[in-house]
Amino acid sequence: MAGEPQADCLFCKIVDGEVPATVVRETDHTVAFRDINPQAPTHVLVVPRAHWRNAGELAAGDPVVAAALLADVAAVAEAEGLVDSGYRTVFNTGSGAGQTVFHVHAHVLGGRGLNWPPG
Ligand code: DGP
Repeated sequence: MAGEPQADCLFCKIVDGEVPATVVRETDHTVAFRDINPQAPTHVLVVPRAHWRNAGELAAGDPVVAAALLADVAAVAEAEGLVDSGYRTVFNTGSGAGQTVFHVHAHVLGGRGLNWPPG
């Protein structure tokens, strides 16, 4: 069921502490941790504690947590010193767009120049 933990979900396991990760921020609603395969000097993933497949399902199912997640993206960017230089927030949605973990996560990327359009 949407919002419920999924036994086979990697990010549910990170939220539960079952799989280790370098956590940089935790709130009642979210956990932020460093990406295992960073694409920039700073690459943090911000996830809701509850399991939702993608950003659209989260926003429709729990808009309060969706808003909290966006606020946490900003808090992570501030804590990582990315505000002045700029940073990028990415939600890959669907395998065709590169989503590989189907527990919604915001990528927070910064610390280098970021080209547009993305690949
Ligand atoms: P996406 O491709 O948008 O679904 O992003 C998934 C990200 O998750 C990808 O950038 C790599 C990261 N990732 C995959 N496995 C692990 C893991 O075990 N630990 C951490 N910290 N990140 C992971």
